[in-house]
Formats: sequence, structure tokens, C-alpha cells
Amino acid sequence: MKKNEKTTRRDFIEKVSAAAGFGALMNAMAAPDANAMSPMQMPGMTADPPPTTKPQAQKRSKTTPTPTGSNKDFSSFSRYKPSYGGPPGSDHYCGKLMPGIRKSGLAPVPVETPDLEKLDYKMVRGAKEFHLRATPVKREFLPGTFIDVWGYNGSLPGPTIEVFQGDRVRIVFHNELPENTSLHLHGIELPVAMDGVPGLVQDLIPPGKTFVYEFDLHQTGTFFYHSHVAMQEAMGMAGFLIAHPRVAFDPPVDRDFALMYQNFFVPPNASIADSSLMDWNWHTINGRSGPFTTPMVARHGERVRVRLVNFSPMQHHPIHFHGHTFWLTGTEGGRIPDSAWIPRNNTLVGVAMAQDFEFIANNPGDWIFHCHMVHHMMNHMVRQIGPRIRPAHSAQAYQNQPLHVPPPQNALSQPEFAVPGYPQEMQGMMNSPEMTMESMMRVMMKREARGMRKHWATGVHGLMTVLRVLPDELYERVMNSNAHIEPGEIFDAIAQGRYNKHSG
Ligand SMILES: [Cu+2]
Repeated sequence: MKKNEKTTRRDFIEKVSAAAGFGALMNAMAAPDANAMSPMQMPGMTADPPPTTKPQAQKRSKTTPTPTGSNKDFSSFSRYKPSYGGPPGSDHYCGKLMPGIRKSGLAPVPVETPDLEKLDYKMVRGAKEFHLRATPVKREFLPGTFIDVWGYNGSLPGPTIEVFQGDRVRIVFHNELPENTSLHLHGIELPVAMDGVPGLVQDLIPPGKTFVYEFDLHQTGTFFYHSHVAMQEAMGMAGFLIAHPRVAFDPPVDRDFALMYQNFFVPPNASIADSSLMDWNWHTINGRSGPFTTPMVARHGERVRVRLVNFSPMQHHPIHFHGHTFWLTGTEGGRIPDSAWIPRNNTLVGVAMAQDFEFIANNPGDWIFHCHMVHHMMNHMVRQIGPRIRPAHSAQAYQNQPLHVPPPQNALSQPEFAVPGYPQEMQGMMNSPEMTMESMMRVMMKREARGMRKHWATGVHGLMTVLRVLPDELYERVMNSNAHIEPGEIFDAIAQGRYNKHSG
């Protein structure tokens, strides 16, 4: 310890800076006297962590400034128009620590899982008690297209379990499948007997039987529950388990969305997903295929979090969001310290991984939000069956006469190549026989889609959805008013700048 006593102020500053970050350094320098801060009290330099009974998320260290905006200069970043902020490394670079509209120190906003229900609970003997049933599910991937999969409580994915750090959680789990199963809580640090791995930690639960999973939750983050039987996982058996801190992380978000990505193979003229094949032709976000995925709607200027979970059997998804730069703020392991956040517009979500990101919704409009794998950007795709598209030409003939290649034909448009009930078109699902006018109305008439361009759905297929950023007056019309809105009216108002603009 003598060495510490002899350190110069510069050494001290460097050590403190390295150990506790720049914010601690600034506070240390601003401390009025040794009473407020001594080297031995600095984070990272004490032998023992300070005693605390509160969950970590409830308070920020006294030695780091609170990025609530009150003592920050965000003037070079606008929450109302695309802007750089900067320089890189600063708190306002790409809006990194720009707070939302919501104040710091409050409980988090509830998570929104478009197209999915939340699971209710009752307080029973000091625990939040949820009842979860493993069930066969008929899930409507597109309007009128029901696919037979498996899930929970009649839903694919299952209903969302939303809990808080510090909760005692009890999941009374009923098996209503025609075969044995068990429940695994992915990423939760629970007692081993609660881990749900068949054989290794528990016996499989037979049909009609119940098993109770119970644990104390000390974590926060984007977790999920799923069957730990491989072919059941491939039939879709998963659901969100969102663990909030008691007090929202700083900077607080105004919206918190969660999307789960899944793939299935459904053979021609069948409705039952075949979990043994790897030729995925149906793709779902929260159990819907684009354009039946319900758009996410945010107000212009809000800070928005989106949580992505990939529960596909075999495929990774590079998820791309247009018109904004977001910060990767969490993984399936929980919150990333803000010093390690990464700016992106496309983030690769591997199988059974989660990626949380945040951004300031400062660019109004209807923004596509999609997996960038081309085979995941369409519905109901299969390999082409039948002759090649240049009739009566061998590869040899093609190579011998490259200047006289016959024009390609769209063989799939010819009736002889049509497979009943199995459209092979890779685009233009609007022309699909499955997509009746009534179906189309169910896509277009959702509240969340009001005022989007007339043919918006022609560009939103498979693992695609839309995140709308609406200025206040337009948000109110779309979400909180029943006044008629023409197709394209809201989009045009934004594209032509016809809305009340913020000065920011
Ligand atoms: Cu994908």
C-alpha cells in the first residue's frame, strides 16, 4: 500500500481512469476533498466490493455520472432528425447515451411482443406463479394459412413471461402433448434440478402430467423458455422470458419490443411442419410471416429497444433495420456495459442467441426491419421442380452458343408447373392464390398499418416486419383515433414533410 501513497496525481488519475472509467475520473477530480474520494475507495482498487443488498440495476455507482441528460450535452445529436452526434467515443455519438422521453429512475416500460400474448400470474406462497401448457398449435402464419406446429398455451411462440429481478418465479408446467417433454429456462442461473434437461437432471414428463419449476431470479435480460427435446424445438417450442430490472437501465427507453425468429419446413400440400428436414420454406417472426407481422410503432424522438431472439432450428439471421444506427446493448447473457456497446444497422443473431439493441427513433417513416438472408425474405419457397427455364437446351449447347441463348421463360408461370396449393413464386405473394382479398384486408386493416402505402405488403415477406416512426400528430391519428385514414396518407405526409416539426 505504500506504493499507492507515493503515487503522483497523474498516476492516480491514470489508475482511476483505467479502473473506473472516465466518469469516475471526472467525479474524483470534482470531489471537494479527500473526504469524498480516496484512492482506497475507488472502484476497482478496494479489496472487497461495497456491501449491497439491492439488485445492481437499482442504482448506478456514485462514481459514474448518470447519463440522464441532465448534466450531458446532447446538442450535437438530434432526436428529431438523422444526425451524427459525435465524436466517436462521446456519449452522444450516434445518440449512444441519449435518454428517451421517459425519466430516469422509474420502473421499465413493459415489453411489447407483437402478435403474442403475455402469460398472467398469481402470487402464491410468495412466488409469481405461472401456468404453462405444452400443446399442439395451429398457427396462422399468413391470413388463412394455418400450420400445425407445437408451442405453449395454444400459441407459437408461447405466451411471454415477464418478470423482475429479485422475483421468486414458479412455473407450473403441464404436458398436453402426445409425447414426453420437459421445460428448459434458457440462460437462467437456477438450481440444477430445475434445468429441464431430460435424463441428465430430470425424467421426461409424460403426457397429462405436471412438473413445477421454481427459482429465484437474480438476473436481468432477454431469456426464453423451450423444450429440451431437439425435434420438439424444431417444431417451434419456445417463448420469451423477459427479466426486467426493478428500475430501468439508464438511459431509459420509451419502447421495448421483442421479436422471436423461427424457420419451418412444410411439405407441399401439407400443413404439418416436418422437423426432420432442413429445407426451411416458412419463416416467422413471433409466429407470423411477413406481411402478416404486425408493424411496431414508435413516436418520433423516442428511445427504442428491440430484443431479437433466434429460435430457428439451424439458421442464423442477420437482422437489418433501415434508416437508423442502433447500439448493441445486450445479449442472451444480459446487459452489455455501455463501454462495450457497438453501433450497427445489421446484427447477426445466431441460433438460440439474443441481441438487444437501442436507438433514438429520429428518422420518421415506415422502415423495413428484416433478415438479410434472401431465402428468408420470402414465403413458402421451395426448390424449382421441373425443367430448366431455357427449354430444350443442354449446358453444352449453352456454352457453344453464348450469343444465341434463347430468352429465359418463367416456367413457373406455366400451368403445367403449378403444384396445387403450393405456389412457387419467390416474390409477389400478393398474386398467390392463398392471398385473397379478405386476407389482404386483414393485413392492411391492422391499426398499426394505417396510412402505410397502398402496396406496402408487396415488399414485406418472410422474416420481415416494419418499424414505423411517427411524429406526434400522425402517431395520434394512427394509434389513438378512429378517424378514417387513406392508404398512403401517413406515409405521404412524412415523405413530403407535412407534419409539425420539432425544433430539436
Ligand atoms: Cu434469416
